[in-house]
Amino acid sequence: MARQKPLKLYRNIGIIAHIDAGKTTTTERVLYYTGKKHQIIEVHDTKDGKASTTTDYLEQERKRGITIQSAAVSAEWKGYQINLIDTPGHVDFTIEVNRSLRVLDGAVVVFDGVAGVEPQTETNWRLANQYNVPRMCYVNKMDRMGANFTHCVKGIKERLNPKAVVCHVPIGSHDEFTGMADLVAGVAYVWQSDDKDSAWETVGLETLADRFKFASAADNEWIRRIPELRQELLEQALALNEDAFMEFVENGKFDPAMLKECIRKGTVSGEFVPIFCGSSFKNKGVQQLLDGVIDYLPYPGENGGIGMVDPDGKVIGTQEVKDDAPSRALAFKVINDQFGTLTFVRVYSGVIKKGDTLANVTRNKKERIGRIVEVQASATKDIEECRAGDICAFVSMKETETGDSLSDPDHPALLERMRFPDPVISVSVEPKTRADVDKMSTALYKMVKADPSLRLQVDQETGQTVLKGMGELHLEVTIDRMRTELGVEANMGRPRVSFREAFGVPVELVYTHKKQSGGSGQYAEVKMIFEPAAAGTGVEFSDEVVGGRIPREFIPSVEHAIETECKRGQVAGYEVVDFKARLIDGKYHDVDSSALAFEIAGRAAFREAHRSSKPKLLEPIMKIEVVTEGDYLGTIIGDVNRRRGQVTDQGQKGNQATVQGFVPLSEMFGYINFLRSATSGRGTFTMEFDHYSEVPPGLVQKLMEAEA
Ligand SMILES: Nc1nc2c(ncn2[C@@H]2O[C@H](COP(=O)(O)OP(=O)(O)OP(=O)(O)O)[C@@H](O)[C@H]2O)c(=O)[nH]1
Ligand SMILES: [Mg+2]
Repeated sequence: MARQKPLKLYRNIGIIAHIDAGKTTTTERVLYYTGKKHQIIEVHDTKDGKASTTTDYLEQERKRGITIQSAAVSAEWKGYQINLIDTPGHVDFTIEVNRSLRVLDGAVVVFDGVAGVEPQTETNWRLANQYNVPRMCYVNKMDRMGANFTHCVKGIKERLNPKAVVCHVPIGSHDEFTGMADLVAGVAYVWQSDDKDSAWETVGLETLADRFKFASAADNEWIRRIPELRQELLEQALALNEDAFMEFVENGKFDPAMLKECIRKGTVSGEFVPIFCGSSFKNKGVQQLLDGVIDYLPYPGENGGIGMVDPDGKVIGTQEVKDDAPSRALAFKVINDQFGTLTFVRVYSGVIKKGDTLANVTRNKKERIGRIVEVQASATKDIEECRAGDICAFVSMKETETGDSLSDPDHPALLERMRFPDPVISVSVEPKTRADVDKMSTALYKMVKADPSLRLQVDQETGQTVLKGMGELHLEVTIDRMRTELGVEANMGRPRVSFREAFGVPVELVYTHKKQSGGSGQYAEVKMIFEPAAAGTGVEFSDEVVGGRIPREFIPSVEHAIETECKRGQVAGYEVVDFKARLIDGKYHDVDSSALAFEIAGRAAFREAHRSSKPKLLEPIMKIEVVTEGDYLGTIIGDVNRRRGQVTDQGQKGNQATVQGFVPLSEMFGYINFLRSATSGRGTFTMEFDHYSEVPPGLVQKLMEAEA
């Protein structure tokens, strides 16, 4: 079958934002206005479990009214196929944004018109920078009391990108919000009502000032400034085409199609970020946003191809997005449901047909593609093939995990990977009933496979199963989904901080393992250097033995010993990270040396080296933002200091005060209760993991006692 739709008519986009900005609400409107569904469901009407928005279909999402996992939907708009991924805003589920951005070509960043730029907006914005994803801004909730376009635009320019440009100006705010002035088209859209099917009038920009007199001076000011803002927009956009710019400067003329082309070019290259506005809830601006998506966000490959890397992650080439090339795809999400496993892939090049065999280059395995499906949130539809640019899912894959590269077995290639966040909180997990005992570890294993921001560990000393994740909500939701999706019930212990350990100073040592017990003995000697390495570098083992002083076949045993033994450090039994283990010399015995003897020597060498290296205990430090009324500022700041924290910034958000800073996670449990009582219930806060840092030596013992 030939390609049905040219690549240029595709848009793969993500909707990203801080929690509650209105991503799911906007997605519902997109599905409605593109004719994909006939009824709009509101996020806050799903708690009784009777109704569900298309993308928040999980029981846990409906109950809480928040998005937990990203969901893909597709829709047609003006002949374009828009594949859209609605992502969660809660910081605990940031992996979902991460992996979606990795495979998307563009993003719409949604803002709450009252709150403006919020912490997760900044985090997601940075992620989009990392993956080089062009984006546009949509200032939503202009109908809310306190909606403040000035504050939002200022926040976007100051905290996200100074090159952001207002393309749509709101007409009024709060209950006077009636539409927007489109500075690109040079007209304004004025809605007749809040109804989802309400028509809008298209009127001249010059008519607005006489027609509208708003209660808010700022709203009137935006209308007054329209000619000046339009001039700025035209200059900034047309500057991307020299001829068009000269024509505009000299004769004041421009071609509207050229103007759009310039904005598109700038947006795709990241030089330009268009700002739109609206109220998804009151059904204003969503169709205009869709027009913006097709006008300004890139089609697959327009922003360059996908990087191909060597096993160390170094970029060695680029694969263009086209059908006429070896098949190459990236698996970005795996979900388990009652029908089995669905592996979501983004195809970058070639055509993959049902029945094809692909190479999983990451794992050096072959994988047959039995079924290919198109996914519409919770529903699937079988398709025969998928092509460059497509996002779809393969059914029942056996070997493939999130982040793996799949390709034509004759042309294997590793594609640029995604980065997974570090889990910082852990809980012990126990089966609820006898019936759950056998099933629990398999079920947990499945949950962890589907979510790379979870880790599973069995505590060697206590035999307890420990689940690590991004936050309390993340772990709670995981255990609950295990119940609803896999039918296994478990109890969770108290959440604990995931401490880590590190080497304090480099250590060189020789360790000899010698045992004579009657018959054949055991003998192995290793000489090693352990060096602390930069944060985030993990564990690196290097074999620097020369002249066969240790036979080749025993070296993997030493490496394995280090990899296993580093899971338990000498300070308090936490994993030791970020060090280099160099095996530089050793001795062996023809009869008495064995793989086991070298493994034992490696483990003992590690323990001794770590003990004598002035080892450090590391703790996760969280970046926090507290929003409160100004009266409580002193209390909040004093408390941050008491929690061993550090205030880095103070600001203003509308009429609220904000405090930003860093606080160790171990001091943050129960913070919400403190905040509620300290601010009469009016303060809110967000926190996210920022970095690991050394626990002051004097505090180690106290912290460990508290943990026990
Ligand atoms: N007034 C007003 N409320 C809105 C608007 N858009 C969304 N909301 C409300 O804001 C709340 C959150 O909306 P969602 O669409 O769930 O937000 P989200 O960004 O998907 O949230 P997460 O997925 O949990 O990050 C809901 O109660 C919506 O009805 C809007 O334009 N105006
Ligand atoms: Mg949502």
